[in-house]
Amino acid sequence: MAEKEVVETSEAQIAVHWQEEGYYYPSTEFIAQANMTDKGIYERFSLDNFPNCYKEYADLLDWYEYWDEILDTSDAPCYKWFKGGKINASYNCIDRHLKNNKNKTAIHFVPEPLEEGYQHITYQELYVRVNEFAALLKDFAGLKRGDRVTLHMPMVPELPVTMLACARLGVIHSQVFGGFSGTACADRIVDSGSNVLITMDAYYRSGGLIDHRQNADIAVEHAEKAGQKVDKVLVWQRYPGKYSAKKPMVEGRDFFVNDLLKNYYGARVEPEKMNAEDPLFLMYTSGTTGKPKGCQHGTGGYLAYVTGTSKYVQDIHPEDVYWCMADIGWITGHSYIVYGPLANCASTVIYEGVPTYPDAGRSWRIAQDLDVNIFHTAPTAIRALRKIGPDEPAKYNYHFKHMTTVGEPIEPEVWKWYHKEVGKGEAIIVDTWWQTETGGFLCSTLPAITPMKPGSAGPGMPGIHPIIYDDEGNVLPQGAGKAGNICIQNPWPGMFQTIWGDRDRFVDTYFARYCKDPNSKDWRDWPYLTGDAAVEAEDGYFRILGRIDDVINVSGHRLGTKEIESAALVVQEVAEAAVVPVNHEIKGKEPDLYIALKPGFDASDELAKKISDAICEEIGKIAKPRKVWIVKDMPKTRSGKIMRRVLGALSNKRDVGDVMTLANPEIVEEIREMVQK
Ligand code: 6R9
Repeated sequence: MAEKEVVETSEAQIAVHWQEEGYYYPSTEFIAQANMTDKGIYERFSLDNFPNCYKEYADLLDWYEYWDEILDTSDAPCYKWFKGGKINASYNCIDRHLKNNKNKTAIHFVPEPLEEGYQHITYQELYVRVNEFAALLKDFAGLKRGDRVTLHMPMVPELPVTMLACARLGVIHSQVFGGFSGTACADRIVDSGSNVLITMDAYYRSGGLIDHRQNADIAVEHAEKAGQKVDKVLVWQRYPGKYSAKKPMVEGRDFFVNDLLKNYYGARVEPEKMNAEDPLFLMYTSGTTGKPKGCQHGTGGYLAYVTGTSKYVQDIHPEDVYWCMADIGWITGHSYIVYGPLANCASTVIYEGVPTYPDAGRSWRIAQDLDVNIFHTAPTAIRALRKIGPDEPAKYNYHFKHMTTVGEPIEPEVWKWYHKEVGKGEAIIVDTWWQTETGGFLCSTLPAITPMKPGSAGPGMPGIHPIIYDDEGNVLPQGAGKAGNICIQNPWPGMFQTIWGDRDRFVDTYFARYCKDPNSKDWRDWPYLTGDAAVEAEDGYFRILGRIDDVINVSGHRLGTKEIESAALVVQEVAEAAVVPVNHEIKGKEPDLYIALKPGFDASDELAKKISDAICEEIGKIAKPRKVWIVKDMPKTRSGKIMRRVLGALSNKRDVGDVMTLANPEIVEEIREMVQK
C-alpha cells in the first residue's frame, strides 16, 4: 500500500496517516454464540440481489400490515422503503416483548450521584411509563400524528420514555443534545415548527447539578422572535418535589410533567398504525452553512436497519447487557441505545455524567456492577481513559465479549490499547463508520465473519456498496492506494429520507456531485456523497480519513465550521472569522478560531474572551475554540477567499506550502509568529 496519500479534494483535512495493519480474529467462543456466522450474507446482500435482500431486515419486525413494495424510487433520491407496510416503532421496542420478557430489564439507569443507586426499568415498567406519558402528550399537549415536538433533554430514562411515547402517537420527535444552548435549541424549534418543548429542570455532570430549565426560557424567547410560537413547555423533574430551578416557571406555559402525570396513571394508548415511510424523528446535524440540517428518518426502513445491524454487528442477544456510552442526543444514541437495542429486547444502559468523573475507574465499575458484556464508545473517550487511567480496567472484574468504536478514525495504537486493556484481549472490536444521515452503519466488520484490522473500519456492510471517486468522477479501484470521496452506490433502508423542509438542499448536498442523470428514477444514477475522504485497501477494507467538507469532529461531536464562524460574527467588533481544526490528543480535533476585526477596534484578551463566550452561548461549550487568534488580516486568495488551508497548516504547525499566489502573502509570516511563538 502506498505510504503517501494525498486527498486532492478541496481543503481536505487528512486526519490520520497510518500504515496498514495486520488482521485480528475473533475467538471460537465468540463465533460459537454469534448471531451471524453465515458468510453467505455478503452474497445474499450483493448488488445483484438489491433491494430484495432487505426483506431479511424487515422480517425482524412486527408489522400491522405487511408491505407490498420493497423500494419505491419514483421520487429518487427521496426513497420509500417497505411501501404499503404499517408499523409502530414503540410497539416494536416494547409491547411485542411483553409476552415473554415483561420482567426483563429494558433500561439500566446509572445516575451520577452514587448514593442514588442504579435503577432497573423492566419492559413492563417501560410500557406503563410510555403509555402514561403518551396519554399526557395526546390529551394535555394536544399532540397528534405528524406533529413535531422538540426535546432538549439530558441522559435520563425519561428521554427514551419521551421518544417512545412520541413514536407511539406518530409524533415526530426532534431531540436536541442536552449540552447545546437555548439559542441552538431555538433554531431547531423554528426549523421543525414545534409548538411544544420537552425538557428537564436539572441534571448531573462532573459533580455538579446543572440548572437546565433556564435554557427553555431562552429557547422559547428566541423561537418566538423568529415567529415560532411555543405553547407548552413540559418540564420533567430530576428530583420531583425536592429541587426547583432558579427561575420560576412561566404561568400557563410551563408545566411539571411529574404533576400532570398523576392524571394519567394507568392510562393506555393504542399505538398508531404508521405508514412505513412516515417520519419517525428529525436529527439536526451540522452542515457547511450556518443552518443545521434536519435529517428526517422514516419509521419502517430506519427501524428495520437499526434492528438488523444491532443484531448482526452489535451481536445483541436478549440476555446481553449492552452499554453504549454515547449521548442519546446524537444519532448513535437514537439508533444504538434506544431503537436498535430495545427492538432486539436487550437490556440497555443509560448513564448520567462523564466517564472520567469521579475517577477514571467509573466506567469499569459500572461494567462490573451491571455485568455489561457489550460495550460501545468513541475514540475520544478511549483516548481520555487511556491517558488518565491506563491501569484501571485491570482492577475490575468485568468481561466484554464485544466492543464498538464510532465517531472518528481510531489510531491503531489506541485501538490496540482498547483491545488489550479494555477488552482484556478477549473482546472483539467493530469500528463502525456511519453518519447522522445514514441512520445506521455503513462500513464495519461483521464480528464473527470478517477479521478486524486496526485503523480500518472494514468493508461495506452487507447491502451497502461503497465506491470511491476522485474529483473528476473517476472510480478509484480497490487497492489503488489513493484517497478520494467515498460514496455509496445504492440506497438502504436506514438512510434519511430528506432534509426537513428542504428537498433541494438534500439533493444538492448529497447527490448532485456524482449524479448521472438528475431526471432519473433509477437509484443507480444517484450515488450518495458521504463527505468523507477514504482509501480502499486491496482486501476491500476502507480507512476513513476525515471530512472533505467544512465539518470538524470534536470528541466525536460534529460541528460545522460555518456555525462557529457565524456565532463569532455575532460579536459586534468581528469582521471576519475562520475556523480550522487542530489535532488534539484526546478530542481528535479542536476548533481554532481566527478573527479579523472591523476597523477602529483593537485586539485584547477581553475581546478574545467575549468572542469565545459568544460561541458557547450560541452553540454550546463543546464548540469553544482552543484559542481565539485576533489577526490583522486573513490570508486570502486574489478572489478574496479566506485560505483556511493556510491557517490550518499554521495551527497544526505544518508546512503552509506555496503562499506566493495569495493576495497578501506577507500576513502568513505575521500570523506564524503569533501562533507558533
Ligand atoms: C455516527 C456518527 C459523522 C462523521 C462521519 C465521519 C466520522 C463516524 C467513524 C468516523 C472514522 C469511524 N466518523 N464514525 N470516522 N471512523 N468509525 O458519528 O455520526 O455525528 O453524523 O458524524 O463522523 O467523518 O462523516 P455523525
